[in-house]
Amino acid sequence: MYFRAIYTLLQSRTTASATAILSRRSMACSRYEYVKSYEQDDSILPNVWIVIRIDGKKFHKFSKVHDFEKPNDENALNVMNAAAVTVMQEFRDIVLAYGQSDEYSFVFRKETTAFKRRSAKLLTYVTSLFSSSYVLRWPHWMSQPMAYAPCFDGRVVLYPSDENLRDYLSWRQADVHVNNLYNTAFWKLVLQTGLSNQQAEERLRGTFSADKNELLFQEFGINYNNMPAMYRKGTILLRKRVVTGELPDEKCRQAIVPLHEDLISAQFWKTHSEILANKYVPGTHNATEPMSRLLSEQLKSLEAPLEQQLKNNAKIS
Ligand SMILES: Nc1nc2c(ncn2[C@@H]2O[C@H](COP(=O)(O)OP(=O)(O)OP(=O)(O)O)[C@@H](O)[C@H]2O)c(=O)[nH]1
Ligand SMILES: [Mg+2]
Repeated sequence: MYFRAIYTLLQSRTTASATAILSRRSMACSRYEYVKSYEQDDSILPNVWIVIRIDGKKFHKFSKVHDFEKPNDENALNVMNAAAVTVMQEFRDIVLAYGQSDEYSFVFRKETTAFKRRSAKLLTYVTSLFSSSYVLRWPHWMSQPMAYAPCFDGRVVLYPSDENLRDYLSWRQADVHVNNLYNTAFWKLVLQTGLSNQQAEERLRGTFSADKNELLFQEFGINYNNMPAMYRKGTILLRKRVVTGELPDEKCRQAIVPLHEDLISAQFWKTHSEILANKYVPGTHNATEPMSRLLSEQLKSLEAPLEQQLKNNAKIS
């Protein structure tokens, strides 16, 4: 009799708590779950090039506050490059990245299945990783402390054909040429001949590229074509098997290689044929001295033992 009473009590407690759990669950699942249906499917169509372009917000102010060199600050541009390297290391389906000024474009291979091709996921991961890496890498390149947190907008653009993709990248590289030639002439006039911003602007109004080239050469003895390629062409990042030894297989590691080539030319796409190939396999890059700091530090980090590599990752590029 005594045991039966205890058994009945236990059974009723178990049933009561099970009922409580069930009713809590059903509240969570059935009554409110419908709100999930408001989320929209934003999967990107198959078989298109996915380009994500990020751009710094109000970088005219950010560059002023941080005293960037005019018109090009090598170290500041390398903070952008280093952040983009991190993005490419994380997202291995990015086959090419292209950066200039405060913007970077990331090209995902057509067949990528990353994050089920969900547009918002791809865009927000790339933009937020770029932003956080920009902040993390800053002290490695810049001597002045960061005064406030920068932010970047981002957009997804889809290109159905290889030609569209090439035209997109050519458009961005032509933009560098136009802006950099103008800015170089503008800042020479302001900083070296003492013209005001307005006077320099008036002097350059209505001029063509040839006129600006001539002005730079005649007045400042500058051959524009001899200026650093990074300023004139922007930076192309490609994933490559990097050969550093004398023999082809001597030392070969995969890294993200910065290039400052003319991507408008057909030759670029021939040399780096893996980008548009049906089956993407990183090409080979023969690294010769002097190597860019961006690349040499990646290679050095790959040589270190694994734990050190993880630590280095936080510090380098
Ligand atoms: N001095 C200097 N300025 C730079 C450098 N790179 C980028 N900038 C600045 O960043 C600006 C980038 O241009 P935009 O993206 O069109 O302008 P923004 O001020 O960022 O404006 P939003 O993108 O519309 O927010 C340039 O106009 C420059 O003022 C650099 O190497 N040196
Ligand atoms: Mg901007």
